[in-house]
Amino acid sequence: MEYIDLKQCILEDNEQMADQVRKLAAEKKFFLWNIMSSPGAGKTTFILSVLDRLGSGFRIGVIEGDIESTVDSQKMQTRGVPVVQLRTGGDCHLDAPMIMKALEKLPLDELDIVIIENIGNLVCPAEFDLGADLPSMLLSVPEGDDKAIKYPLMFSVCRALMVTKIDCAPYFDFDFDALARNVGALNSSLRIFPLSARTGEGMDDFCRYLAGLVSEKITRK
Ligand SMILES: Nc1nc2c(ncn2[C@@H]2O[C@H](COP(=O)(O)OP(=O)(O)OP(=O)(O)O)[C@@H](O)[C@H]2O)c(=O)[nH]1
Ligand SMILES: [Mg+2]
Repeated sequence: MEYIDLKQCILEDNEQMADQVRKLAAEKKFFLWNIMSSPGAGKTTFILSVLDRLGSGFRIGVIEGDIESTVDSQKMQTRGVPVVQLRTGGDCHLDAPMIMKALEKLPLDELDIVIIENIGNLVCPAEFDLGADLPSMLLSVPEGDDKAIKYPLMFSVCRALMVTKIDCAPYFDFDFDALARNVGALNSSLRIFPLSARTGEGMDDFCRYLAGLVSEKITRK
């Protein structure tokens, strides 16, 4: 009997393309940042807030991933940044070949940062390495502090965790210590940033962290 593990093949092909993406990002010296979360956690609102803070110091492009629509890319266009909308038509994650296609459409020689807004989903996007310098995720307060226990892979593959909508904390029983404990058991190097894209609380701290990482890479230009 011939046995082909298709999932393994897909992930191996993805890994090869992720290496090509890493090579391109190294050659062109741009910082690739992947943002994942469940639907509605606040990715688009957060990215707009980052653009408002870092858009004058860094040249930023955005890749929007969605199953359908151009809703989020239209919001990015209000900030005057180059945007590529990827429509998957059903796939619930982005993969490295999709990112390579999108990068071909961006003016990479003129960019310091390329932000990827992944498709809202806490499961599949975690399986697909996109070649990003910073794989990261948003967790919003209304989702609860137990998500690291229920979706461990997502929390394991990320380097930064932005806990957003902290302005809603008075209305929810979100336990920040419990989150830190659960996350610490899985991924002790994951940096946690409590913030609100609505009020701006915590945004400057996060942007300082990001600017440090980006400068480290692009000053080697
Ligand atoms: N109170 C509060 N609301 C927020 C915050 N960030 C986002 N929202 C709201 O949350 C809702 C969803 O925000 P989006 O930014 O569209 O979320 P998203 O993760 O991009 O959603 P998808 O792309 O559909 O997965 C909107 O109504 C936002 O105004 C925040 O920090 N505080
Ligand atoms: Mg969005």
